[in-house]
Amino acid sequence: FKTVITEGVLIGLVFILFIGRVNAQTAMINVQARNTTSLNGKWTVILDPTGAGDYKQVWQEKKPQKKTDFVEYSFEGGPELDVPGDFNSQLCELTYLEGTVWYKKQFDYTAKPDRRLFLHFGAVNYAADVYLNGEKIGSHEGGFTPFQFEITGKVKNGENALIVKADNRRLKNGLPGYGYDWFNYGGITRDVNLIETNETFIEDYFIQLKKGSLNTVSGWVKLNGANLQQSVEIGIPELNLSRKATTNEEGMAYVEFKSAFKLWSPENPKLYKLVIESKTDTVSDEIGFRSIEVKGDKVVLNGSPIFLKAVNIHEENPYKRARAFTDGDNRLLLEAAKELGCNFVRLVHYPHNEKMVKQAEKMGLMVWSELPVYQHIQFADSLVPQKLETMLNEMVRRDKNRCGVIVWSLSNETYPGTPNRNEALIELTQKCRALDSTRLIVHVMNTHSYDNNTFNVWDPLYKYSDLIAVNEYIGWYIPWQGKPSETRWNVSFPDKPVFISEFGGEAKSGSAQGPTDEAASWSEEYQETIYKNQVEMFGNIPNLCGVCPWLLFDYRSLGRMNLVYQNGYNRKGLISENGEKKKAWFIMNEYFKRK
Ligand code: GCB
Repeated sequence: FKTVITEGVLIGLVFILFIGRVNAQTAMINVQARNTTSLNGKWTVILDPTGAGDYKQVWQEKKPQKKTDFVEYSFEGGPELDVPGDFNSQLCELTYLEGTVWYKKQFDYTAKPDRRLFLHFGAVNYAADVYLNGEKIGSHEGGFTPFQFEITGKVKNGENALIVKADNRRLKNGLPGYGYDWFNYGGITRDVNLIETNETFIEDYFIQLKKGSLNTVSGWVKLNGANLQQSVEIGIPELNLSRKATTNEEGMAYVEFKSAFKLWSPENPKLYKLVIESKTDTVSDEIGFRSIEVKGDKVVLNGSPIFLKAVNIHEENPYKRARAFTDGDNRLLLEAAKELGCNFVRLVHYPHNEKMVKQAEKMGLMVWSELPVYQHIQFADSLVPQKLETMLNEMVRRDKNRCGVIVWSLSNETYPGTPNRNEALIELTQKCRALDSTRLIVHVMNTHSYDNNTFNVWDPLYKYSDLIAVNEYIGWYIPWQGKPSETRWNVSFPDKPVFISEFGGEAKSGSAQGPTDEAASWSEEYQETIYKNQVEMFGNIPNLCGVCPWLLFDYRSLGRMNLVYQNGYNRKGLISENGEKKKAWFIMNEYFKRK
């Protein structure tokens, strides 16, 4: 009897552990080119700020059997939210929620022989538990990258009920962790799709120019399914180009071919239609070809040095005060970057939506894509290395065919003294390089000291970063120690290009001073002076390859609690949340015109 109990308990435990750990799959790429049925639209929700829904098991959707039965939850009668879209901006009760919302969507399906079905999420912030017809199908952690579940055989003919628990509580060992300077928009923030495929389909591919080459593509195609060994063909009709290859027993085919490509650049953002065809699947994409390298102290695009005229952008539509996700939201942000004079956008501090990256590429904007490895990450926590690796895989997998993306940024403002920080980030750099050797890999640091008007930049991690990416706030967080034109820079890796990834200061738009007043904090004049001084100093920075003001628009950040000037906004924008250009905007615009 005793052994029966023990075995039973053990099996139960293993079962619970297993069920609790069914993680989502890394998603197939290029969803837009697949056979999809959108599950976007209205979803019914239960608001669960105290987290009682887990205990009540709301995904079971129990219904009363007798008149006197009662069940203490129901989706029926609940409010509806739009998917995609953050929940905070949709219902005033949810404005400040960092907690759980249960989402429900019904959909019809008719199973087809030899077809597979996947449920794909563009992103859910931060953690998602997903249930289909009362059964848990898996979980995902991380608010800004796509994931999927295969539901072939789990989906019913007829009506199906999909329930998603979206929980945006902060985790000490999360990515990001507890503290960050942006609004924690929760919910199903990006598209949800059903994707139907053949039994064997093209899951992934990597078609980009080989590092350093202007005419040779080196890449691969990967199949998923039972019929892994097939012939695949890669065609670029405009170039009359077609190459065949055979996939191996793992479903991988490696290809290399040459052509006289018109190269993608900010001036000519040329994309080619590319079609990948196997016996069982076809996927098409629009792909550009360009080379990006660091050569000595220069960043080199298509063989010529380029100055990176960038701006920082958060994924927020300032006018809607909401997470950005529509084509219109994306265009609003990117057009404002173009108008400022940029050829590059730093999309902070997490991977932005896929359409944003595609749109930037089409508009001739180079893209910096970043992991939410921000400031206080618990690198010594036993779960963090796996989370880092999964998120890296998800980010690189999704956008590796976007030639517009020139930088993978793996961290922002982590501290050299944090236990296991260097080890973890060095390992992450190596993993990133193994996934994609064609782009720059960067860590952003603010490890510096400023003495006698000399700015000393150092951090052991810069050894592993292709750029010396520096966030410096001289004139705002750090007062000037002399004339900006005389500020000297002393960089610990003097042979690498230096990129000022952040600088600036806050101003409430319209808070103008009289001409004789000395400019004071929060005024547009004070911010303008910071920019004038910074621009003067840029002339003294050795190997300067680009600058990136913090940031395009004022944006919501609840830690900004000066109620006169901030009122829940970080006011370092060059443009206010109402679209007014501040004086500093014109300084930057002028600088970019000159460069
Ligand atoms: C930084 C951070 C950025 C902040 C900014 C600020 O260094 O990287 O996320 O929002 O400073 O405004 O303080």
